[in-house]
Amino acid sequence: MRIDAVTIFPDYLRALDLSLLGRARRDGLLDLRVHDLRDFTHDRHRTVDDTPYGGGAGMVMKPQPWSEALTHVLDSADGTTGAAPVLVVPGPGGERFTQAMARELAEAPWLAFACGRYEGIDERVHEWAAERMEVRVVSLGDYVLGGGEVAVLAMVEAIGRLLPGVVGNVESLVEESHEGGLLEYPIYTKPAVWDGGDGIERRVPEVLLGGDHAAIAAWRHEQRLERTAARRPDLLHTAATTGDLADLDHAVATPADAPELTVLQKACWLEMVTPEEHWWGAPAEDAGAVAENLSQWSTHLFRSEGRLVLSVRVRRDPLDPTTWQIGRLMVAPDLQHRGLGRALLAHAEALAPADVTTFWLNAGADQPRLLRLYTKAGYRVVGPGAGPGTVDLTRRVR
Ligand code: JDH
Repeated sequence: MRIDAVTIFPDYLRALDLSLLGRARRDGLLDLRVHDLRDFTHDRHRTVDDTPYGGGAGMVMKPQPWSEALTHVLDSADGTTGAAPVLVVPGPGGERFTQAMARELAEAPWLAFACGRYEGIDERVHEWAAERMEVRVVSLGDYVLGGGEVAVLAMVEAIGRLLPGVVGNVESLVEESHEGGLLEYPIYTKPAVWDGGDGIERRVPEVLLGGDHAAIAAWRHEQRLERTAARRPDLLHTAATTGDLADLDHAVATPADAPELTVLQKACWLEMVTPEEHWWGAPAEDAGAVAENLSQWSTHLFRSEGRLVLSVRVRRDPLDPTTWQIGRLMVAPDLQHRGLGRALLAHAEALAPADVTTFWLNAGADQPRLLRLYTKAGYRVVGPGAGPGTVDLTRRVR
């Protein structure tokens, strides 16, 4: 993997030379290039910031050094990288960085990170960059840092250890993907009885000393549930939902489901994953349109403990009955990135009558992650869609 990082503090990122990632770099698994933003200024003081339009505290990063630095990065594309990197811009107002996002980013051949300072970067840089590459504004967590560098250290470490060959012990990564959204169980090493100098003997739990592997697994699972309930109760609902459709309750929607479907659509649908669209919800239908469409389509619902979490609608194309239309594929945001979207698509395809020859769906042209899901499932873009900024995709039934 190739990673470029632009910063006014290149020394801050020297930590990436150390340990695991340092070795990955030496082994040629990770090609990490750090660029000094000030090298792309043209004044004597190497100025990167200026006062904010509209007033307010602090300074804002000027656009010009950023466009030149990012152009320099883009110009360094080679045979291994593809045309452009995915640009990650750390910011306190970004999407939350998660293990799922780390896994997703670890699949890209080329990542670039833009480390801001001060109050952040002139908004026009985001627009400029989005016209040239996929841009993701990402937040490490809900607290305010002084700049993007610490976030980049954390993200590159989390992504780097997922690269094939970087973590020696492949098993530990396989295990992680089966953690199922619960916190880890407590761990112990020798001695079995330890006196911390206070005269109190602390024992390793008895069950771990015997060889009863089933009992050990049950004890560890119990510990994980207890810890999760105590420290991260927010994880429990999500943890209860697997990546398997068979574990959810399935139903075909009736008019009574329209309000709940409207909410799901506003909150989460997979077809508008960009945060901006998510916010103002432009492509989502209002309650009237949802109800109207329930009569035109067969809408399938999946519930987890009563909560509507997935939906998709299907029908024959009114103008060409051999085409099976699949629409409004939705996965609740907290359950995305665990394969449910793909499973739901497969479910929608399996509903097609035997005489169907083509599967059809429609997506926003500027939704690279969604389009990737569809192309991985065998769909090809066949042309612009009816709605502005959308494309139609089809797949021949084999
Ligand atoms: C990048 C500059 C500092 C400080 C404005 C925001 C009130 C904006 N998880 C994370 N926290 N912080 C960052 C991060 C911070 C950054 C930059 C990432 C570039 N800064 C900065 C204050 C503001 N402030 C909070 N509001 C409540 C206004 C930027 C980060 C990540 N990743």
